[in-house]
Order: sequence, then C-alpha cells, then structure tokens
Amino acid sequence: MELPQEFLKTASRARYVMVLTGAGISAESGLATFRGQDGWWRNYHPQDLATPQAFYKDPRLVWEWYQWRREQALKAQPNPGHLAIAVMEKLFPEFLLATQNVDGLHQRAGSLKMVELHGNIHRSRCFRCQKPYPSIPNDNQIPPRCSCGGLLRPDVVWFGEELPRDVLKQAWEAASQAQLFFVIGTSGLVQPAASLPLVARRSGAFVIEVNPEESSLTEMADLSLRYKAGEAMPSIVRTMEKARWRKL
Ligand code: BV8
Ligand code: ZN
Repeated sequence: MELPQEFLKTASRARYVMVLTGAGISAESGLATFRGQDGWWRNYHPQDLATPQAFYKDPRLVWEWYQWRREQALKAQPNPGHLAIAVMEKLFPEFLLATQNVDGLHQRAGSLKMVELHGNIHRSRCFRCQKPYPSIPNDNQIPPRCSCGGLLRPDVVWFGEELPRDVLKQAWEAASQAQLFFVIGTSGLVQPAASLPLVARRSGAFVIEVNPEESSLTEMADLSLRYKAGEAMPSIVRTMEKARWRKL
C-alpha cells in the first residue's frame, strides 16, 4: 500500500499518536456493527435499545440483548486490526487509543494505553444505586438484582447519558496534543466521540481514516484509505516502524 510522503514524515517524527476506533474494527472479528444491516436484533435497531428509556420500559429485553452481545464478544477473537494497534502503541513516546466499542477486544489484543469512551459490556452496575459489578453475577433473574434490590444494567454509556468526565477529558487532551490521529472503523455519527478527530485536526494533527466506506469524517481527513482495518493496519504499522527507524 502506497502511503504519501507527508504521512511518512509525520509518522517518523510524531511524539504523540492517537487512535479512535468504532464498531468497524470488530467487524472482522465477526461482531455486528452498530448501523450495519447485521446490527439488528429480534427486529430492534441498536439505537433504540441502547437508551435508559428502553431499559426502563423493558429491562428484560435490553438485558437479553446485552447478554447476546456479551456471548458474541466472548466467542470473538481480536483481529489483525486490533493487534496492529496494540503494536503501534509501543512505537511512540505518547499514545492513546480511545475506543467507542464496548466489546473488550482491544484489551484482549494487548492494548494498554486506552480509554473506553462508552464503557464495557463485560461489567455491570446497579441501575438504582450505581454499585459496580466488575463481572456478571450468575443469578437466574433477568436482569440480575443488586444487593440493594435494584436492577443491574450493563456498565455502558447509553444515548442521552454523559460519558465519564475523566475519560472524556483525557481523550480531549490527547486529541489536542497528537501529531497523528487515526480514525478507524467508525461512521463518525455519535457525539461527542466524533468530535475528537476535529479537535486533533484543529491542533495541527495529520488525520488518517481507515474505512472500506466513506464516513462523515472522510471529508476532514488528510488521508482516507478505503480498506478494512484488518487488511490495512498491519502494513501501515510496519511502514511507520520503518519510517521511524530510518529517521533514527
Ligand atoms: C451525550 C454504548 C449528552 C452502548 C454507544 C452533540 C453533542 C452531544 C450529544 C449529542 C450531540 N448530537 C447528538 C447527541 C446525542 C447522541 C448522539 O451522538 N446521537 C447521534 C446518533 C446523532 N450522543 C449521546 O447521547 C452521547 N451522550 O453526549 O450526552 C449529555 C450531556 C450532558 C448531560 C447528559 C447528556 C452518548 C453516546 C454514546 C452512546 N453509546 N455505545 C452500546 O454499545 O450498546 S454509541 C454506539 O455507536 C457504539 O459505541 C458505536 O461504537 C458507536 C458509534 O458507532 P460506530 O462505532 O461508528 O459504528 P457504526 O456501525 O455507525 O459504523 C461502523 C463503521 O465501520 C462504518 O463506517 C463502516 O463502514 C465501518 N467498517 C465496517 N467494516 C469495517 C469498517 N471499518 C474498518 N474495517 C472494517 N472491516
Ligand atoms: Zn443497588
């Protein structure tokens, strides 16, 4: 894959690199994306289930959707796209991966310098008292109950809920310091995550997108590669490694 000189020069000199991923990076692991046709479940669209209102209205249905997604995520394996990002983190003095995904595949691929903007489906918390449950209790109620009697919910950020302030602050600061910003596998529709590449660009970063289709961030990217993450990322990371050695 031919990469422009400007990208190679930036990669060889960059001190701080940031990556934003979305559901597309888990597609090659067999997990449905949020807005793709495969995202529907029992005729429901994810957007209609990932809300506090949906849980309030039918906690059993929403819990079962997350249970199904948890099982899919546990059966899935990190793909070469996840693994390449885990390698990339070691190439730069400063690095941050901000993922919108809740499937835990980046952690399983070995990524350490990362934040989960939208939480993680393998953790729960009490809908009433917020008590955290790092793993899913195997009581046979659906949804399980907290010790206070409240219902458990997945520890994710639903539409209309605020992202964890500390996580958003860390991601915002990283975006404003990055010289190189990757946007991988996201349609760029969900805020405030989709604003991170704009913050980076405004601070002078080179923005590179990897997505087999155009997204709402394509126009603002300096370089947009029409490839699947699992196909493109391993060779992009190898090319960056060589560019950094050459300079060194
Ligand atoms: C909030 C967790 C405010 C749950 C998710 C402006 C400012 C602030 C808020 C808003 C705003 N405008 C609108 C809002 C409200 C809303 C929003 O953004 N709505 C959109 C839809 C218009 N935002 C919120 O509600 C956020 N909250 O800001 O609250 C607030 C302030 C104060 C006080 C109270 C409240 C919370 C948003 C978080 C929602 N939770 N997930 C769960 O997962 O169940 S978001 C959900 O969408 C997933 O996390 C998903 O990752 C994310 C984004 O979708 P994508 O990842 O992009 O996935 P998608 O399917 O869309 O695209 C996949 C892409 O991959 C495609 O482009 C495809 O081409 C590509 N692809 C496919 N295969 C591959 C590939 N790419 C590479 N390789 C491949 N092989
Ligand atoms: Zn409770």
